[in-house]
Amino acid sequence: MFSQEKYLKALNFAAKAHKEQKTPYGLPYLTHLTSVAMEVIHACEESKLEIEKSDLAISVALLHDTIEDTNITYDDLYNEFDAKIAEGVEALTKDFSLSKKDQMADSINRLMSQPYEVQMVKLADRITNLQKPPESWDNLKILNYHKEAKFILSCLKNCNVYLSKRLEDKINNYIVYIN
Ligand SMILES: [Mn+2]
Repeated sequence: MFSQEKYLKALNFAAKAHKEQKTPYGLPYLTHLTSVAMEVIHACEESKLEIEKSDLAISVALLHDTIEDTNITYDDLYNEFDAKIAEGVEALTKDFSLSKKDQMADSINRLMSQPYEVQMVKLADRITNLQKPPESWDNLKILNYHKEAKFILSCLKNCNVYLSKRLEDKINNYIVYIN
């Protein structure tokens, strides 16, 4: 179970923040956010997570790219939502002052001290991003993305058994895109 009202509040906030932003497939960015939220909702229901935990996971899923990709700040999320949501989204945000190579490990490190509900969003995000790679990606980028997905799974697999299994399947199926 989860709160429909909280879902709508986070969805509308994210829609306003991401404005006209598009996914690498040229679709409205909301398709990415609602896909990640859908994976999280499915896992929450399968795991029969209590309502407060589901609400945290789902809100963070809808808001997970706001600090990284829009002008929304930690303080905005703290004021509009709460500390848990703001901290969760911040942990899912890359630190652009680091080298590209170090950004993922740093974010994973920060996620490890977050509740499982926040870690679930990282798995759902990568599940969603393991669809057919965008046309613009070369083989090396696809290969690295696959490798990075395995690293994410190995670090966060304990947060939810359904999402771990689904990510594992997605990783295995992604091999068809590697030349
Ligand atoms: Mn994302």
